Amino acid sequence: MPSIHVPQSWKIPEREVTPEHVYLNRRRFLKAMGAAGAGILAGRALPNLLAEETSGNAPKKLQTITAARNKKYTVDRTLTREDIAGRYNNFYEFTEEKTMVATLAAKMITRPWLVEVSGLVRNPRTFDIDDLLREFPQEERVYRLRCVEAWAITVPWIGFLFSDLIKKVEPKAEAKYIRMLTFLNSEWAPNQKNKDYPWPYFEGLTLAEAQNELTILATGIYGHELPPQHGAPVRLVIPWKYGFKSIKSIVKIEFTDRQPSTFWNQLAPTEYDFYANVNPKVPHPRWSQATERLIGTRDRVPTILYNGYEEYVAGLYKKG
Ligand SMILES: Nc1nc2c(c(=O)[nH]1)N[C@H]1C(S)=C(S)[C@@H](COP(=O)(O)O)O[C@H]1N2
Ligand SMILES: [Mo]
Repeated sequence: MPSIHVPQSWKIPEREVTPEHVYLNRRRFLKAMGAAGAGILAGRALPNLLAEETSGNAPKKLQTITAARNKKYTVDRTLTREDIAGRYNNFYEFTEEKTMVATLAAKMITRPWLVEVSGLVRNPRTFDIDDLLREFPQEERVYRLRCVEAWAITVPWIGFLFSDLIKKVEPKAEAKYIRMLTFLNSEWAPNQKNKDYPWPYFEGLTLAEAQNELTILATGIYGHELPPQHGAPVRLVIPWKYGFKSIKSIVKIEFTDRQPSTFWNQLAPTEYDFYANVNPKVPHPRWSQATERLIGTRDRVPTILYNGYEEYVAGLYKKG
């Protein structure tokens, strides 16, 4: 691992549980502190950049994807409005400002797009995004997504079973974990120049978690291909874990025999663990996880163990 600067704990998403005006004041405070605050000010050049990149840059038209909804997984929560879910995103490669991700990410080019599947498998293969759409049956799944920062959405993903991809490449007996990587391209994603982070973003799952019936690789949302801010053209969706596990814009999937390290765990091991299963009883070191805010509403609701998916996943974590 290259030596990286580990951000002070105040850098991580505490702002999310902090009223906006307090956060803005803190930001000003850090700016006044100079060097110590330099990390969080990576976004200082943003207003210029934004003006530059939004001029004449119309949002691209999203291709429709036809996929029937799988009714088995419908949840008793109202769908988050598309424009709300699409304007409040975590995609640190672009910016740490959730409401600016969509605009900045519009610059991404997602065709052609290759996903290398390799490591401890009998049939390593590189899939083009169109292979993934053609070879694997796509279906719609309405899932909750719970960010570790205590906000939540409920959205209709379109995608295919991770387990179908796993079958196709035939893991060897030694394969116990899967490691995934996001793209590395600081021409699209300005915050990848920020050396406070160990780019590219990396995540991992046990093989059994990836094979679970809930785990999908999403290619679309709200009836069309993913817009860039949601992790186009293909991202993980694993709904019983905190949102940071659902890695966006995947370029590599690697089968390994050892538990891979993960982006947030490497940055702040005491705050973000490998498993990161949603659990209202285990507070984040800096805030409670007992409730969550449904974005776009004033509602705060109780958080549910495994984000409401216990019946599908509890067996994965039984000891003995
Ligand atoms: N590559 C990458 N993937 C990522 C992130 C990121 O910053 N970079 N953020 C994660 C976090 S913290 C959350 S909550 C979800 C947000 O997904 P959404 O913006 O599509 O709602 O994406 C996850 N995947
Ligand atoms: Mo998150």
